[in-house]
Amino acid sequence: MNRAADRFLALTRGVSEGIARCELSHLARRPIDLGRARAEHAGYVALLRELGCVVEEIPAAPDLPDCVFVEDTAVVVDELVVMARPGAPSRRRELPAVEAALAEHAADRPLARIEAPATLDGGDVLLVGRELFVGRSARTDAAGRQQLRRLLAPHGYTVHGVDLSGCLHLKTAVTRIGPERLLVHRPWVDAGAFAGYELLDVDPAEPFAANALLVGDVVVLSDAFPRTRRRLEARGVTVAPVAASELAKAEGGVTCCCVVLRDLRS
Ligand code: CIR
Repeated sequence: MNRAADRFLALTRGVSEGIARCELSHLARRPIDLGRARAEHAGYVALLRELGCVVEEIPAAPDLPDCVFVEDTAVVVDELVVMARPGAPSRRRELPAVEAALAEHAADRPLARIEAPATLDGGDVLLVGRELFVGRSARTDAAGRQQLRRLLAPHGYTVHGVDLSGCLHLKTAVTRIGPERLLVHRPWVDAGAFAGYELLDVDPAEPFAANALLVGDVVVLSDAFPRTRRRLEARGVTVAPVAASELAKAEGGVTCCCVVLRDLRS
């Protein structure tokens, strides 16, 4: 397995005992096996370590059903930490512990917040170089995008709103799998927003495969998507498969379970 040339800090959070009460938008509720979900999550954390991440895990809380999906709580760039303001009110109580962890582990950069009443979920924010694509979803509103734009413009970032439909977050539909390469399920997102980038399509039978996590030059992908894995490997992409089926029932994918910070200073 290739290890990331740089070291990364990955912030994760355990799976809540209350995961059965998770938010659901596009999926029917199915029983989630807590033991299996935790075992899969442990496998995911082990893979991140194998890929060169230092992993800091925030403990789960029984009264925060969705806390494992830590990605939604913050947007982190090299210059700034932005605490999000999740669109689902039940998820806003996840923020204090994440903010405390970021204040400790990303102490080299200032911290800002998306302020009420605006909403923004980290899962709607796709960072590609100095461009941020932000979903027009049910969770992220125009005011949230505008606040993010104002916070990041001074650091040279451009924020683009992107239309999506039929899925929860922008990164359900499209993720970065290389410096200028995106993995996409076009029926869910306006692919025209990504002119200038190379787009690879998931296998049409595996729409949720569009949520892949790039760590260094390795693409972490749920092992539920062998067809898309073969497509990627045929294009020379190194894929690290991981079991993630239980948390998929809670509408979470592989990006959702971590916040990765680049340029870890040791
Ligand atoms: C929610 O609906 O908020 C959670 N059940 C799933 C969040 C998944 N997060 C993500 O896609 N970034």
